[in-house]
Amino acid sequence: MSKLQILEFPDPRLRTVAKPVTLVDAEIRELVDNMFETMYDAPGIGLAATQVNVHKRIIVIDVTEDKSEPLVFINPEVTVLDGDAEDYQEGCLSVPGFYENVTRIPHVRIKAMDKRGQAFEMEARGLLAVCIQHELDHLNGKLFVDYISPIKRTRIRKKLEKQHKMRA
Ligand code: QAP
Ligand code: CO
Repeated sequence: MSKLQILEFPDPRLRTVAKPVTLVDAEIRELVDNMFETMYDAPGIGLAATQVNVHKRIIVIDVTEDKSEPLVFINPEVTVLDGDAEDYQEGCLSVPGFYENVTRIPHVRIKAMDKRGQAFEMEARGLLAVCIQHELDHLNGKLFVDYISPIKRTRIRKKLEKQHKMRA
């Protein structure tokens, strides 16, 4: 297994719309394993393939504290179920060090393929539901900072760009 490099905002590659996976083969399973390693190492609770510069519709999530529930969603289709919108403080491995409130409906139904290419469906609430929506956004080239005020977004962009320059 190997750790993958995570693209950071405002990298334009994070704006790529990911393509559906046509076949879940050994290469996809290896990517999934590497995505889990990268996410757990960070540590994070969710990672989309877009963030590691692979533009395929794959998400990994584990919202547990003890890494006990790894979830893989390939070609996810999400339906936001009705209910009350709630503010959640979101972060993102591609926007390190910044956390902002985003309003979402924390109740979704998700249909996807698992690691074996088997179709499944589940309902999710709370943090898991929010995380699914956040990661699905990545596959569509969208970031949580797109939902906040342009002033805050610009401030975050400038701070990260400065860090990237220092690193280079
Ligand atoms: C998405 O985000 C999420 O800034 C997953 O310095 C987050 O795993 C959905 C992380 C919150 C819903 C609520 C962020 C790690 C991890 C950072 C993450 C950082 C180190 C973010
Ligand atoms: Co993210």
